[in-house]
Amino acid sequence: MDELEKLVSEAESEIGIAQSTAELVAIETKYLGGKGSVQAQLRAIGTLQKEERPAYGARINSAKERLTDFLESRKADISAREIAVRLEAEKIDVSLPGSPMRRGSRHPLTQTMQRVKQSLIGLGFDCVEGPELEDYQFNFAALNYPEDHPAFDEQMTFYVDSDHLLRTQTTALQGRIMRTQKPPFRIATTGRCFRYEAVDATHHHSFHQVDVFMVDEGVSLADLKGTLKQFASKMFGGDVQVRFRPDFFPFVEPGVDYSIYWNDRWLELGGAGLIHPNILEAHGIDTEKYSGFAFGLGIERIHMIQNGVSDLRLYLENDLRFLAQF
Ligand code: FA5
Repeated sequence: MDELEKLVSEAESEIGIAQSTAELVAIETKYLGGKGSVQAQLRAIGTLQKEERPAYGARINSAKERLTDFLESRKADISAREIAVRLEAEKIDVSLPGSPMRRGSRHPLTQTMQRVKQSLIGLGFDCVEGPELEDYQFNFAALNYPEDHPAFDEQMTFYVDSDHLLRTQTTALQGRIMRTQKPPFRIATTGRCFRYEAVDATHHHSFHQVDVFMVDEGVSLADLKGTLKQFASKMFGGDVQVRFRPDFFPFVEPGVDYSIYWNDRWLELGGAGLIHPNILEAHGIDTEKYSGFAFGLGIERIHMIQNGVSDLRLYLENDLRFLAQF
């Protein structure tokens, strides 16, 4: 067997056992490339007799053709097999259920505050925001607290300096409104309050309140009770009864705490009363002509009652197992 035949048979056996397109490309380069060994045979042509040359050249060309055909047919087989393997590996079952994406939702207290605001807007109140960092003046002094009143101990307070504190009650907004607006007005405010409390299932250092007040001619306890009844009906549904019991807050006279009758029981909601004449007069409001009511309550308490939540610390813990329930 001469050298050309040996080369061709070697190449054929390599092509025959190659397993990948990459191997075939390497074999092609090795034998048929510009610097390949079959090509090198052409160079030997110069050593032959002139008359032998055409026949030798034809042999080389036919050997190249044979190898090229064989290579191309193996390439076609192998690449079809490779594509089949890749398709199998990348197969997607479009009928499989997708992985669920958790939807976010509003915090339960945000939801409750929105419902409170909607109910009060429906009753003709304007919703106004007040600052969380409040002047001592508005949180206490303007609300008729005498300097040494025991309420300062009850509402233990985070003071920032001697004039500023984290508001302990949304009632603090009253003075800001009365300073700038003339009656009649109906205002509601919701927001975060802070007290230096020992935290337990019903008390937190951070909680939320809504405060509502109205000043107009001839406002009486009957207006307060009627408004509370309407508000409670909107929030809790049904024809809710309201009960007053005497209570003391320096900024109302008379002062009451109030409960609603709901689901066969009396539930205490917050404090209320007629705005103390001292407060109205301090803002130049004629108490012969105008009077007002005010009430305030805890937002957490509303949500707890409505949803049977027994520990208000849950609202601040941001545990999704709790939050996702609402
Ligand atoms: C007040 O804060 C008065 N400003 C309410 C008021 C407004 C009375 C207008 C009269 C006229 P009290 O301290 O009771 O009142 O708080 C009202 C409600 O806020 C409570 O019923 C309770 O639901 C909520 N609350 C008070 N302290 C906390 C606390 N530490 N943690 C959670 N909720 C609280």
